[in-house]
Amino acid sequence: MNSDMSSATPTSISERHPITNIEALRADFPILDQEVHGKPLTYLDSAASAQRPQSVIDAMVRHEQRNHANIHRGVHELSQRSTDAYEHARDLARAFVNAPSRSEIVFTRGTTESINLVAASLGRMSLSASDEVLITQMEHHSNIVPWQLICQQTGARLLAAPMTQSGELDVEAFSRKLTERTKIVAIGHVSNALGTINPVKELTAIAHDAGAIVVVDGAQAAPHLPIDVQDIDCDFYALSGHKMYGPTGIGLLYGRETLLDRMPPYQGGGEMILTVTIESSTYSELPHKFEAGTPNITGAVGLGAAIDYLATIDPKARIDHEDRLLELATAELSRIPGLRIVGTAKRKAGVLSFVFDDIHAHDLGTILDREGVAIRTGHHCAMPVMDFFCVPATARASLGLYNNADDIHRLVGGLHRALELFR
Ligand code: 7TS
Repeated sequence: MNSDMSSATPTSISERHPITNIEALRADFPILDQEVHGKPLTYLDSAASAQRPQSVIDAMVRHEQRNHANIHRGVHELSQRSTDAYEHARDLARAFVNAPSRSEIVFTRGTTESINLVAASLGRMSLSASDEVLITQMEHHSNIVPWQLICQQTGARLLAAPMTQSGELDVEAFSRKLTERTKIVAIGHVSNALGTINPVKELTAIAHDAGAIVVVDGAQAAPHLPIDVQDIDCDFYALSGHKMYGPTGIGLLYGRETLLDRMPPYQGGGEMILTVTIESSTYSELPHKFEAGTPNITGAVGLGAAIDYLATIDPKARIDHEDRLLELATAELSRIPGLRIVGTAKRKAGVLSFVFDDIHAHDLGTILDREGVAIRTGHHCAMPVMDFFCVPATARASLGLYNNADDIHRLVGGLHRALELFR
């Protein structure tokens, strides 16, 4: 019998020599090795969801096959292993975002739930009718709607800092919108619709000077940039496993301990309590106070494996590779007659949005799909961005570490095919 503790708490593979040959890593992603509509798959939709390496799939299968049981409340061996695996993933997640303490890492369903947690719990605790919440014009709906909901409930006002025509945040205007009424500032680290990298460290410092609490939506930053919540000095940071080569249904919220301690629970149920009577309850210590019910245990194992996988790759080599590809794609697409790139910020990561005046983005997406090229078309859950650029939708190619120059050439070939058909 294999007791398999090694798969419950895998020794970190991050201590190995970091891999610099990114091209070789493509083979780690089995899904990429297939044809779609008779053409080799070109996956350019990683901003929606990145693919998983075999090591993540294996870690999850191993957990399901050998170690699954409910966590935290069992004395039996499988429950212990499952608890160890889940809490080991928390340690990996703490290191991934460089949080000071594992108590500050709350597992959630993903970025959306992380932001809803902060908005509901912190909002309920700290907002009233004379207060304001400041976001930006380039946020994903997940960083807009939760704030609308809590503002409706508390009477607080929601404001958005504007961006420029290149899709950069107007930092001066952002500063001007901060007043003593601003209680919470919520900003995206990287825009999913434009690729813009926001200067979150600088914005956090400005917001803190004004006395606001800072929430960063890191969904699109986590797969591309090193994340250091202590360096940024933000109060909350949210991310999703499936954007960073892990599974869906798992993500995390980093929260500053002094704030998490004071905040009321987001959801009530098992796991998050110490004692319950019919009249009242006392709550578990952090982070369990915010993890009501049975969590996505296998998802956490997969997220841990994704963090381990990323740690095997030299971060500079990865960023250089993705930057080179984005540069190549930008140059190649700029040469296509009638194509307009939406989002031309100086600092971008992983995303190339574009439109043609005479071809609808959905038609482009359909033609590209027939060529085996997977891109996303639509408003990308960032309707205010579409309104700003006066377009109903964009076509968006987004990069993962497994993409290569061939993928870009296939995208360009597919766009030329679309032009032949539509013009
Ligand atoms: N914030 C940003 C910046 C995002 O890009 C997304 C998902 C979310 C929040 C929500 O993440 P979730 O994991 O909770 O769903 N973005 C996209 C996208 O660009 N296309 O599909 C989902």
